Amino acid sequence: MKSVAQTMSRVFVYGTLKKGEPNHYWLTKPENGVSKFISEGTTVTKFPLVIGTRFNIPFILDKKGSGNEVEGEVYEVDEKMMSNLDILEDYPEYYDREKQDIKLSNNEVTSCWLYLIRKFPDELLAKPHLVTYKNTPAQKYCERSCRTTDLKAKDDMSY
Ligand code: PCA
Repeated sequence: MKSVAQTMSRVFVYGTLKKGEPNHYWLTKPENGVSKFISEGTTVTKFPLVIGTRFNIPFILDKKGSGNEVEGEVYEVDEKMMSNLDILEDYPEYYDREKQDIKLSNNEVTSCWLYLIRKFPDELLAKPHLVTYKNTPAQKYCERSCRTTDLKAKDDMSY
């Protein structure tokens, strides 16, 4: 049998892709590829994690050293799943991604992809800096299907 070597990547998720959050299904859908939960984890570097736009979307902002060591989950994914995650996050148009060191529950440090926002207005940085994201009724995440305007509309990042 022909065996195809699969390149596996590690990704750190801190927002709607986490267990129990609105986009977790995307990570577990077999048609999207392979994913395996590795561990809970925390960023080694501090980042601002905020909830922004009128759609209550979680963002890590590219302002290293501000904010907190953000909590999330580490998954190992195949290339197919990685490209499907890129589709969901609209990489590289909306979120960019980069490799960051993540400390696992067993204190091991591993390098993982993390989605983040490079260009953002000051209002976004002024929002509360969270340690953990959780979708709540008070700040309910609005999925794409419930958004009436284009995600990339200019004013979406301003509030
Ligand atoms: N999805 C990605 C980035 C923010 C979001 O909601 C994640 O969970 O890491």
